[in-house]
Amino acid sequence: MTAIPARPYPYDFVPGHTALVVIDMQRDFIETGGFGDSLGNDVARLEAIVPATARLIALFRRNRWPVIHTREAHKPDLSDCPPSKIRRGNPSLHIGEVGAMGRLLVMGEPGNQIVDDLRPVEGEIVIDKPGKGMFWATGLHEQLQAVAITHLVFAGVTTEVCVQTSMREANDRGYECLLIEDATESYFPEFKAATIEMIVAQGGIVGWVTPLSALEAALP
Ligand code: C5J
Repeated sequence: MTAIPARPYPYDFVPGHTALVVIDMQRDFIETGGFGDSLGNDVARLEAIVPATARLIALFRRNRWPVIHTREAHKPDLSDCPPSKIRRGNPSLHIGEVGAMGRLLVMGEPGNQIVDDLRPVEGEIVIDKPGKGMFWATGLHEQLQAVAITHLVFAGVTTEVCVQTSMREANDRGYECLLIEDATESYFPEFKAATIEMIVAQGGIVGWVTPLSALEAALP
């Protein structure tokens, strides 16, 4: 076990029981012409964390620790997408409609793939999740339990939506959660900052937060 300097106090990193979760680093959120763009967001903010996220993934791969990738993704017939979700936001294009990278948030479409620099390698778990949280309708909890994972390190987008929802879901299932603050981003900087404060408040009511450099300095 290694104590990682973190807020609100050091995080106990337990090799062999810790997995990295990279949330939704898919083209739909990060590149022009995708779902995030269709909602009027500045996607360049999200692209800026790709190098730090790649370094974080490399650290886990070097140590042969598990890496899990998620994608927000729906079946082609949208049977797993509530109509309320399709309607929400008055976007220029709705979920399932055809954009510059194929059908938005639909499994198998070009826009639904993880960006090239973070592409999963063989043996890594890739979860297609219909909700914001990574445990809803995915079976991930059972997969993690089967390999005795108790600690989760989080990266990805967006901080206050899918990352925070997944982290809270993980917290409720008993995982010890650490968010890497420069490997997560929001379309709204103030929401990222507020989310970090919510996580660490009250003695880490949701978990811990630390920069990538602190993790890199403490681990092999
Ligand atoms: C959103 C996500 N923001 N991955 N999804 O709709 O955070």
